[in-house]
This record gives sequence, structure tokens and C-alpha cells, in this order.
Amino acid sequence: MSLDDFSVSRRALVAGGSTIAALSLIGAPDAEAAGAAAGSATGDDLLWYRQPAKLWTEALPVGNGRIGAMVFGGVSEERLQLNEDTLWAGGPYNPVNPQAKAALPEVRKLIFEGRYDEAQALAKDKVMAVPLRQMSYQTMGDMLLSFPGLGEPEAGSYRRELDIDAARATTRFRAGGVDYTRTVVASPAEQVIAVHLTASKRGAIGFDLKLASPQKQHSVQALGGGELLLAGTNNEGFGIPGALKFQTRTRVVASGGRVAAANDFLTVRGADEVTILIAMATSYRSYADVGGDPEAATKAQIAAAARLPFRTIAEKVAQDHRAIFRRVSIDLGRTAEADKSADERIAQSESANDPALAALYFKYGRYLLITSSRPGSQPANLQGIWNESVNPPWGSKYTININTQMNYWPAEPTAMPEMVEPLIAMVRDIAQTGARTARDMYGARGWVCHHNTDLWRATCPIDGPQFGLWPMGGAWLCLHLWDRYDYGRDAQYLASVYPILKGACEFFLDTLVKDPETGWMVTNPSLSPENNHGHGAGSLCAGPTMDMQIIRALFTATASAAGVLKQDTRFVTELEAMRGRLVPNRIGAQGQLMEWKDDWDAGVKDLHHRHVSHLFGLFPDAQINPDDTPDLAAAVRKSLEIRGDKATGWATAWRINLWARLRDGNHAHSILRFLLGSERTYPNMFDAHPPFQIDGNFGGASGITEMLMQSVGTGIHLLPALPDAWPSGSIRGLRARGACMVDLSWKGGALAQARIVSMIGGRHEIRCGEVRRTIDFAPGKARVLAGPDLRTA
Ligand code: FUC
Repeated sequence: MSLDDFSVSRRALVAGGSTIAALSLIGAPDAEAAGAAAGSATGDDLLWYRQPAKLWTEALPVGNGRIGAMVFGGVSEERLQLNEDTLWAGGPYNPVNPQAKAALPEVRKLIFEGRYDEAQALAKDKVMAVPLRQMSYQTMGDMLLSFPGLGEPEAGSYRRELDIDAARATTRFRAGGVDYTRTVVASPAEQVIAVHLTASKRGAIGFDLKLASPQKQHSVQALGGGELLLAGTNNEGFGIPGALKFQTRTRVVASGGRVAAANDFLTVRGADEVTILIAMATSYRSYADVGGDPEAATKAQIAAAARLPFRTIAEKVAQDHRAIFRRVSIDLGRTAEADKSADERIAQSESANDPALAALYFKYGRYLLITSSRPGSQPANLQGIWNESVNPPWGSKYTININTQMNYWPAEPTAMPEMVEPLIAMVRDIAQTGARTARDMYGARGWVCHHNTDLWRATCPIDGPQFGLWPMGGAWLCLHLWDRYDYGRDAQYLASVYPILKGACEFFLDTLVKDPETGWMVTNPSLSPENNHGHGAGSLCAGPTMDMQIIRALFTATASAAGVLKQDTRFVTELEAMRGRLVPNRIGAQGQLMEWKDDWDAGVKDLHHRHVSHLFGLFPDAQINPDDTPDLAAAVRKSLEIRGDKATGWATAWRINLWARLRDGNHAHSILRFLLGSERTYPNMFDAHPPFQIDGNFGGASGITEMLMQSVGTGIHLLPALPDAWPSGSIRGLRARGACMVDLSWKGGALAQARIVSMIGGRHEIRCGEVRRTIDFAPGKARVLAGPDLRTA
């Protein structure tokens, strides 16, 4: 690639909104090489199996961000479990408790007096949201195909796979002397799921097609023209009536044979080849508007898709997916284990040497974000978009005291910034609904969102004060808005989100209160998610460490944003003054980082609690790090040792990132092995909390990135936590802050070569081990550094 190419991409970048164009140019050499192999994905991009899925956590996910399917790969009975990302329970609602504002001063006072149980009882009574729970994400239902007369597959002929490079699920088998293939894709361009059935013998395809749904109010009806329609109204939730209409429209397009309609199912007999198109929509337009027309939407989607042959739809899906997926490539080494099926590899991964499984997990994490979060869709929820229940665990919503944030950890460093757009759009919404909550619940300016939100952008505290009365969820999400700028450097975008950052700060300027004992400014009421501090039954407290860290990071990001945009100097002075009055990070009696304002850590109920909230300062933030704050970093290490390595899926993944930030690659790797084992990974490679929760997949992908490259401020740290288990390898296409791209390779446990480009130029400190080099980058001009001593070429 010539220098000119880079300056073109820089112009695109600076013009705003074109980060993607710039990124794809940067990725071009790889993309070309990969493009040559298009359609012939290597086994390294496959999850494959010798038997159909029996359980949902064995089925394979496809998705286009908005709609998705879990493909079971059955032989005589095939099931596609279907989702549409706006099909949630309930309708628009405002959960502010009208008694909250009057009760809060008393709750605050009780907490300052150490009367935590009384504070909790009062909060439970008067402060929490009405209703106490938020609405849940729901399944649409299933498309069921049954193939009368199709016998057992011939021995050894069955195989199903998910090609995460082509974004395609395929089932193949031979039965009765005929080879059958069924391929499923979810198309972002056509907005349909398309299923293609072929057979090696003419007229061999015959099946009944049904639609089934656990939704209470629905009907299924065969229409003319090979269509079957599932239509209904969504369920109520905790007293909030269902307000959405939904539709799933399927159309069968057959070559040869006959398609007939019974009352509520279709039959296909004697066909040579069949494509089934599935369109899904609801009437959701926004958290306040349910006036959409799912009938018109699904009709238009089916009509447009039906004009294209399946081959074209699938090629477009692959092309579109690869444009993002192939920006990054990874090689951590390969052993014979990689030739086994995915379920075998996962089952053996804690004892086998299978570095390629970690690489596959990394790539699968990227696949899952591309397929569950795209511009225009809802953000990836606790299960991405894949959920088979009308009553899923934790409502399959947005838990924003770690889980939703973790979903997006890999997005910027692994070059998928457009996948963050739905999250940014959601934050724009909760900044509106959260302004109502700030005003009516706290009498404060700005906006607030507690520990969960849903499709309707509810922002009040839910579930119980010990979980929900935590005013920090929205503030934490704001840091993703800042990161989007810091990685891409699009000032126009930054200007569009600046009022949101400012509003989040204003809420804290209005609600931080002086701790009568210490004089520090603290949050109250709050909690350290969701940890019981041992002083009473609950977790309510004032000024927990995580809150202070998040506010510090929020104020810093907002001040930086104001600086970039050259505005609000007085406001920045106010932020800086308040930042200096927050409780600092402190070391407790055990040498640990104190989780609370008081040194309560030794007396907690659960020493191994899954949340490691106070370690936020080390990761994802970097206000604590081994260089600038070595004592605090050592205290984090102590806290991690006390907490232990094994936790729920996401909590295990967080620990990997933290150990990587402490630059202990072998420790990070040993935890990664646990994450990849069958206790924390289902056969379909979904993360097991348990139950399935997708955050661990994304947190694990982020952890692998953090082991290989860390981007903090203007520093780029190469191989900061390389484990002995990956002596040689490479990763290409990573992004670092300041619009940088990083490719690196290593051999014998040492850096072989790094190639770094800053699209906008600037000074960066490149580091490998103890070697540091300060380099002034010219915009778009790649610098190549060789060997562990970073020799410049
Ligand atoms: C938080 C965690 C739980 C679970 C839930 C969805 O409340 O403490 O472990 O992940 O979110």
C-alpha cells in the first residue's frame, strides 16, 4: 500500500463518519490475501460437529444485528429458534417512584449513621422503581421443518458447521443414497433469514413448515403464494400492558415440486431445491413510539429478498461480514487438537494443548458482536440477540453494572467501531429518560441510569436496593462514548455526544454529598455492585471505590472532550475541583485495594465475590497501572488473589483482562483455560455464566487482546502479557487510541516485528518489555519496529 492510500484514508477519517472506510483501507493487504481464499474458509474459522444439536446451547447462532436464529441442524426435524431484537414485553412506561425524592434524604442520613439495614428497608419501601422489575426480551418462536420419510443419515455422513468467516450455518448428510445440504444465513442487506435446501437427486426435497410461538397472543395463518404468517401482540410485563404488534412472515420459494397450504402450515413435496425466506418485525420505533407497521415491513423485506437467488443473498452476507471480520487476523499457533470438532475441543480444553481454540474464541467473539449489534439494531443484550424464552434469566436485558459494558470491550481495539453504534444510540435514549429520573427522583440536573435498562429505556433502581440502588450505570456507559472518539478521533461525532457526557457529570455535581466523617464528596445512597459489605444484610453504603473511579474517569473524559471541542472552560474547572474532592484509591489492612470508603474487605460475606468492581480502575480504566501507581497496582493484585480466579463466566473473563493489565500472561492464560473449558463454555461456544450469558464471550476476546497489546493514553504496549503457551504467533489489524493500527508478530516468546500506523499522526510511546521508544508518527505513515529492542527500520 502506498503512502497516498493512507492519506486518502486520513481525509476520509477527518471528514467524519468514515472511520470504517479508513479501517478497511488499512486492512487491505490482509483483506486481499483473505479475499483470494474467499469461499474456502480454512478449518480454523469453523465450529463443526458430528451430530445435531439436542440442547439450545448446542445450536449455532446466525444474526444480522436485528434478527437472529439458532440453527439446530436436525435431520428429519429441523428447528430454527427465532429472535427479533425489539420483541420485548410491555410498552412505554415511566418507572419513577413518586415517593423517592422525599425519602432519599432520610436514606442518606441512615447510611451516614451506619444504620444500613434501616436504610435498605426504607429504600425498598419508598425509593425503588414501580414496577420493581424491568421488561424482558422475548423469543419470537420457532420455525419447524419436518421431513416425512427421511431416514437416518448414513454412518459418518452427518456434519454441521458454523463458518464464522462467511457467517453461514450449514448441515450436510447423506440419507437413502441422497446428499442433502441445508444452509442458513441472516442478511443485513435484505433483512431476512434465508434457508436453502438442496439434494443431489431431483425431487427429493419434501417437508412441512410450521411456525410456533410461546407468545400468549398470536395466530398462525397460511397465505397464498407460499407464505405462512405468525402475527400477534407482545406479552405484558409486571403490569405494563403489551403495546407491540409483531409479525414473522415466511415464504417458500421452490424449484420443482408442489407447495401447498393447509390451515396453519405449508407442505412442500418433490422439490429439487428450496429457499425459505423469514422476515420479522415489530411495531417498535423508539422507546416512546410503537406506531411502526410490521406488516408493511415484513412484506417489503420478503418481496425484495425474493428477487434474489439464495446464492446472491449468501454471497452478499459473506462479503458484508468479511469486510468487518477480516480486519483482524490472529494466529496463536496450531496443534492437532484443532482438527477435532468444536465440542470435543471444548470438552478437552483444560487438559489439551490447543492454542488455536483461544484464537477461535477470539474470532467467535468478533463474529458474535458483528451478528448481534449493527447500526440501526438494538445493542447486544445479555444474550446478544439469541434467546429462546419469554422469561429468560435476568430478563435478557441490559445489566449495566458490568455486563453490557463488557459486551463492547472488544469493539474498539479489534476494529469494530460501527458495532458500538447501537450502544451509543441507547445512551442517547437513556440520557433523555434518565433526565426525567434525575429530576423527579433526585431533584438533580443532568441524567442518571441505575444498574439496568431495557427496550423502553427505564433508568430507575430495580430488583431490590442491594442490587439496584446504584446511580453509576449510565456514567460508566459514557466512557464507551469517549472511547469511540479516542480510538477514531472524529471530532464531529464527539460534539454530538458531548452534551450527554456533560449531563452525566451535572448529575454528580448536584448529588455528591460531603461525608460527615472524612469531608470527602461521595455518592449516597450507592453500593459496590452487588457485594454485601458485612455491615448488615445488604450492600448500601456511601462512596464505594468503584463510584469514585467511574466519576473520576467520567470527569476526565468530559474535560478532555471539552478541550478538544474548545468549550466550557468554567465547567471544566468545576469538574477538576470536584475530582480532587473524591475519595482516593486506597490500600487496606490486607494490602488490598479497598473496595469501600472504609476498610471492610476482610469482613465481607463472600470473599470470592464475582464482581471485582473496585478493580475497574485497572481495567477497563487505567487510573491504576503498574507504571504510574505501582503501589495501587500491587494492591489490585492482592485483591485479585483474595478474590480467586474462578467465578461466573463474565467474572472469569474480567479477571483475565485484569491479570493482563498486571502483565502476568501466564496467570491470565490459566484463567482463560478455565473460561474455555466445559464449565464455562457450552458446546456451541456460548459463554456459561451459567446459564448462557454472552458477556463472557466478549470479555474473553478482550482478555486475549489485552494479553497481546494494550493501548493506554498515548502508550502502545506490545506483548504486555504473552503467556509461555503461545511462543509464536501474530495478530494484525488491532486498533489503538489516537487512530492507530497495530500489526505484530512474535517468535520464541519475543517480539519479531510490529507495524504501527497513526492515521492522524502524533507522538506515541511504544513499549515492549522494558524497552520504550517515543516515536513521532507522520499521518498515515507506517513505522516498522523489529525485535524485542524495537529497532526502527
Ligand atoms: C449481574 C451479575 C449477575 C448476572 C446479572 C445479569 O447482576 O451480578 O452475575 O450476570 O448481572
